[in-house]
Amino acid sequence: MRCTRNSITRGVLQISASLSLFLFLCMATAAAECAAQSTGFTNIFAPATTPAKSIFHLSVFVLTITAVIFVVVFTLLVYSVVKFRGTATGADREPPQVYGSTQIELAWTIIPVLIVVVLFLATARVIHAIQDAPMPSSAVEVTVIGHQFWWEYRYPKLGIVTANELHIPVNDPANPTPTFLKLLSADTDHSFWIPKLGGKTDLIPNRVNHMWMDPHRTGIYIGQCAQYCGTQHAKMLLSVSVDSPEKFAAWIRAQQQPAIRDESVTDGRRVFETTACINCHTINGTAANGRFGPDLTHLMSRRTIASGAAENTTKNLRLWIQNPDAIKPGSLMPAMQLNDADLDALVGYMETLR
Ligand code: HEC
Ligand SMILES: [Cu+2]
Repeated sequence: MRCTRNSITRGVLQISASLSLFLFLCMATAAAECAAQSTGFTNIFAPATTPAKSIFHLSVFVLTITAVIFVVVFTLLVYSVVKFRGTATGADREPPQVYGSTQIELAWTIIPVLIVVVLFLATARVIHAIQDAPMPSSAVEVTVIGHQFWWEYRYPKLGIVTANELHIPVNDPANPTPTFLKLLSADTDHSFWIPKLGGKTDLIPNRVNHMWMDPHRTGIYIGQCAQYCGTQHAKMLLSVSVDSPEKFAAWIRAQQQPAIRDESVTDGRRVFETTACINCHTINGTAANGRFGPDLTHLMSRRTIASGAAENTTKNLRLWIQNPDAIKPGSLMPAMQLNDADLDALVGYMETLR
């Protein structure tokens, strides 16, 4: 076949169209695969609450419209580049100079304006539905306080204070128990974002923000502080355990207990209570009532320490207390320079805090 200019144009158009389709299919397949995976992954394409679902539907809508615009513009671009490219025969002549077409100008003004209006209305509807949802009296209320570089969770109605691993109940549509969060910051801007559970909301000093979630499935959902807040911003993991009603009730009962008093670790408790630890940490039922660091009353009920930076094991606890910077450089807990015997006793004490 002779390679005419038209056949080249058609070829390029076909290639670009198939390429766009291929990319789109790849994205769709990847999204579907991720969605099928277990709950321990962040994924904006696998919403598990009503607000996250509305945001997901809105983003698919916006992506579809912008994908169509992309394909149309790119196809016209490739077509023009190929069809009107410079040739040896026309090199000494200027191309025909055309000015204005009212019809075309009206079309490319009015159509984009309409598209923007449609996108605006769709977005405004979702924002209203999420932000103005009334809080039912059965809702679980949690105050989230962002700290450099960890999360404090307070359940004011239940008298619980914990850190880094949030527990909330799965929502039963027959008897709704959504969780309403009040977002505060102790120092600088942080951002609370668990993609499967809802949109991103900032925690800003001297301001109260709100969000809510009604998880449809149990599991562990993770996220990450989404606003640069200092050195260890990247080690400020968010972890939410969505529990069955029974498991949630059991967790609450356990958290409401004062700290276990185990006489076999009196030495360790003495080290804790005579060191600066008590100025920064609370252990319910003891003299320790500091609020600068995480509440340690039920430290061992958490899978991780230091906001997900390390697993909660004897080795890591010891390393953390000896030198927090070894796990999280720049963390705001000082190395306390304890000797080995005190350190061991202290870790022994920590491990009784179930
Ligand atoms: C100046 C305040 C301060 C002092 C003193 C202090 N800590 Fe901390 N501690 C913190 C902060 C802040 C964090 C959170 C660090 C992070 O995750 O970025 C923390 C985290 C911890 C954690 C991990 C808790 C969790 O759930 O992630 C443990 C355990 C701990 N401290 C034990 C101790 C012990 C034991 C002492 C005394 C030897 C002590 N701390 C002294 C401020 C302090
Ligand atoms: Cu942060």
